[in-house]
Amino acid sequence: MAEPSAQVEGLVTALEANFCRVRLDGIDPAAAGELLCVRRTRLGKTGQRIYVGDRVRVEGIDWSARRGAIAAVAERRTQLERPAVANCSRVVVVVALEQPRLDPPQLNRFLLTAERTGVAVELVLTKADLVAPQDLQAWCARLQGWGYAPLPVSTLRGDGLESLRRRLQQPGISVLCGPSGVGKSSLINALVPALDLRVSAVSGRLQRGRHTTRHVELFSLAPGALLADTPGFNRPDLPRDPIELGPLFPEIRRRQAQASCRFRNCLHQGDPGCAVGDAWDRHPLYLSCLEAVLAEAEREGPRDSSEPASRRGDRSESRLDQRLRQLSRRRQRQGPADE
Ligand SMILES: Nc1nc2c(ncn2[C@@H]2O[C@H](COP(=O)(O)OP(=O)(O)OP(=O)(O)O)[C@@H](O)[C@H]2O)c(=O)[nH]1
Ligand SMILES: [Mg+2]
Ligand SMILES: [Zn+2]
Repeated sequence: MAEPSAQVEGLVTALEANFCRVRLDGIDPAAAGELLCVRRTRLGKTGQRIYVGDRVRVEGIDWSARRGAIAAVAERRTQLERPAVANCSRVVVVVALEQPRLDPPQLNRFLLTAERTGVAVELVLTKADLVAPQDLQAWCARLQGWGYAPLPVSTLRGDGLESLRRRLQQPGISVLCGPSGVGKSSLINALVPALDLRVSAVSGRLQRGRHTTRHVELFSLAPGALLADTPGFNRPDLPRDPIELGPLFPEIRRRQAQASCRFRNCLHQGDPGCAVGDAWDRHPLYLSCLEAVLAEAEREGPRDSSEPASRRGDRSESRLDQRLRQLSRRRQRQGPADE
């Protein structure tokens, strides 16, 4: 049993203006097991940001006021930047079939962002009640071709909710991410009705969401299984290095497991000896993302060497730069990247 003044460990479940909410290990949250914590200033000085999902050590606990201070943050196993969540074991990409209508380039970018974490990726298609059965069938077949097992759900009719619960109640943190208005908070409400999270109707001709959820927050679904609701956002990030793009596509991974391209740094744009080819549905989306990555890398390139090289990521600029020089000669002229 921990003494009242002992250090304890816990999990950051939410970030608020000046506080982190921390759920302590082994103590019922209702019985003083959840504390509002400030960060120790020396943590602040190292510039280390605290994420929802971080494992932390708490000290200086005032049990009656349920306050404490975060003394240390444990090393992260995984880190998702947008939404900012540490230590997730599963990313659930959530898109609506309608309202807003499923947009393949946008879904593609969400999947790539999810794949970059290196954890399991699930795909959920919401608002199944708004499409005809044959359209739903066609979407599922198409997305299976992308290498996923899409799960259609409807919070209105209850379709798919028990399958989703089964997938998400394994231990670990599952992060729901996707555009605003697709029904992420509605799904969490359907799985854990007691939460009663705020949701709001999409609006306008494009049926856009209204950014109802403002912060990342963790909720319990089953013992050891947590779900993160996140604010919707519309423009997920791509990697900086073009060579990192291909492995984010299950279709490319599968083809390369069978045969390798002649060149180790093949970018699968019709290069000689390419084992990936172009006979797959997402190939045009792959090419347009590749264009976007190349254009971004060129814009950010070391031409302005006065700038610190590593604003993000840990790739060496010089290696990237060499590759860019080779690649820009081969760039295909394509329309503007999606979005
Ligand atoms: N027809 C239908 N509407 C749904 C379904 N699920 C959610 N909605 C509606 O979709 C709208 C948006 O739902 P939210 O849960 O707020 O969406 P969100 O993804 O959390 O949005 P943000 O918090 O803005 O990122 C609400 O009006 C919901 O009632 C569904 O299965 N069918
Ligand atoms: Mg929401
Ligand atoms: Zn290739």
